[in-house]
Parts: sequence; structure tokens; C-alpha cells
Amino acid sequence: VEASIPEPQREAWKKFQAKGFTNKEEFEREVVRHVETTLARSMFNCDETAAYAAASLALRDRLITQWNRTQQRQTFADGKRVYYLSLEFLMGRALDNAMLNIGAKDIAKDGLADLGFRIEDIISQEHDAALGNGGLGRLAACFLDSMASLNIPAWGYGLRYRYGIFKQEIVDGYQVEVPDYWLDFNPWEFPRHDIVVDIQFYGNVRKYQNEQGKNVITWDGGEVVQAVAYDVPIPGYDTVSTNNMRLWSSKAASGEFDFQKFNSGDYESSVADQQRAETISAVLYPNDNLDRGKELRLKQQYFWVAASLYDIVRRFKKSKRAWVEFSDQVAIQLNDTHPTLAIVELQRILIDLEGLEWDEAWSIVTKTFGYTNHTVLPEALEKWSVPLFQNLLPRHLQIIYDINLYFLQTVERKFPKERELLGRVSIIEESQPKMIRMAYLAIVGSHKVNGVAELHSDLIKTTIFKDFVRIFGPDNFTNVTNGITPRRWLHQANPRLSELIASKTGGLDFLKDLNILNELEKFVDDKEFKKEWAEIKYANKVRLAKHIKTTTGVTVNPSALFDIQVKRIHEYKRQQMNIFGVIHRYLTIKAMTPEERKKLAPRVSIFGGKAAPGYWMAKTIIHLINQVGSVVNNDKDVGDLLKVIFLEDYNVSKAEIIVPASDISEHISTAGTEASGTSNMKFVLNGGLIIGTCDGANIEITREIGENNIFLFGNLAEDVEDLRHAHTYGAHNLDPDLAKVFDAIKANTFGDAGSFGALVSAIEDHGDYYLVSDDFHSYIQTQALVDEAYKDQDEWVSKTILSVSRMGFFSSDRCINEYAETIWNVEPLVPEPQERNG
Ligand code: 7GP
Repeated sequence: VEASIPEPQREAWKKFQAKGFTNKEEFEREVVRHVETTLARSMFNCDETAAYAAASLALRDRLITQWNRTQQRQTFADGKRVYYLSLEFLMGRALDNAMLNIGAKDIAKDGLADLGFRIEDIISQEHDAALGNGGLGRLAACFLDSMASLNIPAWGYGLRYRYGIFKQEIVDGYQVEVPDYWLDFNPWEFPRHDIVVDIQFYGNVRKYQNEQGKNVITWDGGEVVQAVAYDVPIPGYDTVSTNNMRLWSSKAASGEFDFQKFNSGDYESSVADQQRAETISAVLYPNDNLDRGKELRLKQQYFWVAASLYDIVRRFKKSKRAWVEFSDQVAIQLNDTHPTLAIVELQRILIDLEGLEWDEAWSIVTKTFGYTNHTVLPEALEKWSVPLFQNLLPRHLQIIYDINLYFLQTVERKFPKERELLGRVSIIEESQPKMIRMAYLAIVGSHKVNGVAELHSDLIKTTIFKDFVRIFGPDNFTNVTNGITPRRWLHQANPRLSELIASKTGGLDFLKDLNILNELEKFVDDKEFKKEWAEIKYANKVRLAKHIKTTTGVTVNPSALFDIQVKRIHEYKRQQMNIFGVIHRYLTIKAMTPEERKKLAPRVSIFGGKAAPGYWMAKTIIHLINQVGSVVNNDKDVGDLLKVIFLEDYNVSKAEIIVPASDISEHISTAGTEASGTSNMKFVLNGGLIIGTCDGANIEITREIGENNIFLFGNLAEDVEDLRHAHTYGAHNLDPDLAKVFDAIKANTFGDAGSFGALVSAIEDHGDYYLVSDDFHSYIQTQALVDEAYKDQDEWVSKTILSVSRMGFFSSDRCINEYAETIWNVEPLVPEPQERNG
């Protein structure tokens, strides 16, 4: 690697190398310097926002040197790197995480106190980086944390949306979406105005023979937009390794500002071109588990994929290796099908621009990519209309047709007698219009396909991708059960619990090797330990109760059982079943004598989550929850026995308050629909129990913690199809308890019944696709078991300790190690001990 500074001058650089701070005085000096110089303020107008800014900048300065050195180290080592391509990164806040990961929180806390600030107040000034919808985006964020913490040379590549997921407001019980303009001040990103890539759209493809008689294909004309890199440092925990997340922002290409138009007085339309270019990275599509097929979305995908591949290929070329070595240097993981165009783009680069033969190129491509599937829901499987695609990416369409042709030829050779098989597995669906099936393209272009929990990985092999298992063999398909980072989801969200665990397991090593939690098992019957454990849970509930009070005005009793369901609102996740269960509880309480009521365990039912703006049924569910809340919470007969809360604007930073405060949390999807779920892991890791269906990772959580420590209910995935069939063709008998709930709704108990008609008739009249009625009885019965179990607090606390002690498996470190070994074939690059200082 060439250094730009000649040897004799390097001494000066070394002498003045940035050092960061190592004690609180140095930290304070840096904070004051940033307030006074970077922010041009003083102690007389330093509010919490300014203190947040200055503290972040001080910390950032220290991070940057580690980050630069990590990149240098990786360049010198010249080994394999992982590129994680994700259209979503749900990072949440950075400051607290950075302080904890680099071990500077105590210094910062003391330093800020000296300067007149409480660290919690400063942390809460930060705007969440909410560039994602739900599970898929948060998983990507946990993976970045683990890859850095495990010293794996890895880059995240995504889009720098100007607007992340919308902010949710609840107005009169309805969801209202407000734009999330989050970039006002973001100290965690570094614009790289020197890293700019031209991205082309539309245009024409030409095929001709050059002077040497070689076939040449060119793609030119059309629109050009520039991708500008913005880098975000990703600090590992207790290591100096600091990886990079590179997000692309779109802007008009320099030639794009049309001076002709400008000079002829058409200033407006020349600015409009500019704006059109910026639109590409303007907004995150707010759908979770739903594909809408919009052209702008396809533009986003190609823009991001093309810029990222350009960058990756450029970095590879610096090492001057032969192309056959590409997949020894580069592993690219596709986070769902959103980046599938990368397969096509790499093939295009290799054959059109680098002059490789098709077969050689294709063998490099397939060795490079891995594809992770995150859902079996048919409405979420991406398809692009061929005419739309043809117009936007004409050359790519040709390549897809060629990929399909070669693929179908091999299928035909292998299964000569099976004509329908070709139609079933074709990347092109012969519909009107024709559609490109992105998941099929991803499978054909990857060497490994993985699901995200055991049940899910089995399901994709036996249902949606069954034919491909026959074609490619079972070894191309694998499972990597999801995980979560214990740094954010235990240490950061639940500092007291983390401290207690540290005190009993010999320090914070469990944050790097979560199986150390096993050592807690010996405290399951330790009185003193259990008392402390329970106190921490109570304190976390008090913290949430305060949040509920300030945000909703409702007072809840922290001694009540906190029952929480927070996640995107979706019919398959069945928040409707939960609220029907709450109504059932309400009706039961109303029918009780005061004596009977005294024996009941008080409960707080807490909901949170966003509905996609166009998902009317999900919005109706939110409305019903709020209506039930306003009736129940004001009913004198009920008092503390039941409270119903909808928490506005659920996001990562709110999850950090909510997750540690559950007694029970709900993961109650129709069996076979939730690929994994990851909040289930977070809740158990924080000493909550769960009620759930035999779905996704719930099954493996049960295997790990033991079936006595989880409340499972409902029909099994293997029976779902038959039940649905029976709904359609047989008599559908509504569960009697659910019928009573519907009667109450229809009697306008929760306001105008008309508002909730669709919710009820989906079950009564339209086949009950999500099996709410089939599972309702078992759900209600199991909730009764929860009530019973909660009365025995001593036993309950033991169950939660035992569960936490057995959660080691669900660290995203385990998960990333599996990806590294079985899919990426990449090794960690551990920094030398001397790199730790300075
Ligand atoms: C989600 C799955 O619904 C969830 O079960 C899983 O835990 C998570 O991915 C991480 O693997 N899927 C999505 O968020 C999604 O939008 C469609 O999938 C692309």
C-alpha cells in the first residue's frame, strides 16, 4: 500500500497523532473544546443538545483513530472481507453503545457530571437512526455489532435515507404518520465527498463486433445519478476493531444540472432534475413483510447495489489479483432478496466490462454470494414486472434471461421428463405481465441459502423452495438461527442486571461469551440473589411505568403483571388475538363478584408497534386497542385489575426501556408464519417469560430453556394448511369465548362497532386465514396458567433465572460465527495487543 506522506515527514505525523482521551479530565477538556470551537458556544449557552453534540464529538474523535487503524490493518492483511448488503439498518442510538463498547462510559459519566450534566439526559438527546422497519433491519444492526466485536473484517452497505421509518403519533386512537427527518445533526456519519460513483438507469443496449471481431455489448444513454458515500464507524465491544458501515446518498451527477435550461430561463426544471436524483435515497419504504413493486424502489435497489459493487470491485482490484481469486477475497451476503441485483451486476461487470467468458464469470459470482431468506409470506416475496424492469435496466434484463436459460437447461438435463418443473422454477413467471421472481434468482446465483430459525429453514426447503432443493441438492440450503447482541440488549438496556450477572460470573466476560450465563444456574434457589434479581425487574417496571405515565397519562401499578407485545402490527403476528383476549378478560372481570375480583392477579396489557401506512387492517387493530384502553382504563369496576396501554412510536430506544420491564411477552404468530422473531430472545434474556406459539425461534428457545419455563399454546405449523382448508370447505365454528368478545364489540362497547367490522368478519366470514378462532381457546387457557404461575413469585423468579442462564445460544456472536464458518469462510483479524493503547 502506498503512503501519501514520504518517510522523512512521517515523524511529524506520528508525533501529533490523534490520541483521544484516557481519563475524565482529558474527556472534559475535549468536550469543552468542542462546545467552544466546533459548536461556537460557551458555558453560558450549553444546553443538553449542545452537550450531547460535544460529548459525541469527543468520543467520536477517539473512535476515528481506531477505525482508521482497523481499515489499515485489514488492507495490509489483504485477507477475505465480508460485505453485508442490507436495505435496512435499524441502528438506534449510537452514543451509549459507543461508550460501552470502547469502555469509556464511566469516564464520560464522571466527566459530564463535572460539567453539570447527567449522562442519561445527554444520551436521550440523540435521535434514533431508524433506517429500517422491523426484525430484518434490527438483525442487520446486531450483526454489525457482532462482526466488529469478533474482529471480522466486514462492511455493511446500505442507503442513507433522508427520512427513516415514520414517527408514529396516536391521535384520537388512530395512527398518524409524521416524517422522520433525522439528519439535522448527526455526528456519527462522515461524508466522503471524494467517494462518488456514477449510476446509470434506462438507456439502450447495443451489440456489435469490434475491430478484433469480438462481440461487444454496451449499455449507454439514459439517466446518470451520483452515489456519494457516507461512512459510519461500528465499534466492536472490548476490541479496537472498528468496522465501517457505508451508506449511499443520491445526488444529481455534475453534468446533470442543465445549464441550457438554466440559461434559457427554465431554472425551475433544472432544479427539478436535481431533486429527482435526490429522491432515490430520500425515503425508506415503510413496509414490513410486504412487497409493493414500485419503480422507485427498484431504482433504490439498483442504485445501492451498483455503488456497493463498484466499491467492492475497486478494493479487490487494488490487490492486483486474478479474477479467479475474487471469491477468496470477497463474501457478499444478501439480506433477503432486496440486493439480488448484485448477482446480475457482478456478472455484468465481469462479462461486459472485464471481458471474462460467461462460465468463468458465473462461477465467480455463485461462489461469492450467499442469500438469507427472512419470510415465507407470499405477499412479501419480491417480484418485478418485466416491462418495468426492461425500461429501467435493459442490460440487466438480458443477463437475467441468460442466467435463466442456462439454469433451465441444466434442470432439463437433470430432469428430462419433468416439463412442469421448468415452469415452476423459471426465474421468469409466465404471467401477464411477466414477472421476475427475485428469490429464485437469488437461489440460482448463490452458493448457500439460509433460513433464520430451524422451523423456518425446514419450511423453505419443503414448501416455497422445494424444487430447488432437488435441483441443487440439500447442501446448498442451511439454517442459521438468528441471534441478538447482548451488548445492547442486556448490558446497555439493563445495566443493573448486567452488573448483577457480572458480580456472580467473574466480570463482564459473559458479554463476549454468552454461554457463561450458565453459571447463574447455581443461584436459582439462592434467596439473596433472587431478591436482588426481583428488585431489578421491579425497578425496570417502575421505569416503564413512568414512561407510560408521561406519554399516555395513565397510571399503572408496577406490581401488576406486565404483559407486553411490541413489534410491527401485522395480522400474522396476531395482535388482534391479543386484544380479543384482553376483551375476554375485561368481560370476565365485569361478570365477577367483588370477592372473586380480589383473587385476580392485576395485569397491564401493553402494546406497541407501527402499521404500514397503507395497511388498513393493521391500522384498525391499533384503533381497537386504543378504544378498548379508553373504556377499560376508565372503568371503576376494573381499577388496577386491568390496564390497556398502547405505546406510541415503538422504536429501538423505546425497546431498550420496554424489554427489561416485561413479566410476560407475547410471540403468538400463526404457526409457520414468523420466520424467527428476535424480540422473543431479548425478552427472555432480560428475565421475562414468554407466551407463544410453536413458531420461529420460540421452538429453539423452548429447547434451550426447557418447556417448564415457557407458555406454549396453539395449533402446529403442520396442521395449518388442513385447518385453512376446513375453514373454506367445511363448517367454521366460531370459538364460543371469541363469539362473546365479538358480541361485545358489536354492542358498541368500544365505540362504533362499524369501525371494527372488517376485523371481525375476517374471522367470522372470510376464512380466518390466521386461525385466530382455532387458537383462541388454547390462548385463553394458557393466559390463565400465566395468572396462576405469577401468583407464586418465588417459583416465577426461579424460572426467569433458569431461563436467562440458558440463553447463551441466542447471542448474535454465535450466529455470526456460524455464518463465518459455514457460508463466508472468513477468519477474524485480531489486533495485536500493542494496538490496544494509543
Ligand atoms: C423478519 C421476520 O418476519 C422475522 O421473523 C425475523 O426474525 C426477522 O426477519 C429477522 O430474520 N422479516 C422481515 O422483517 C421482512 O420484512 C421480508 O421480511 C423481506
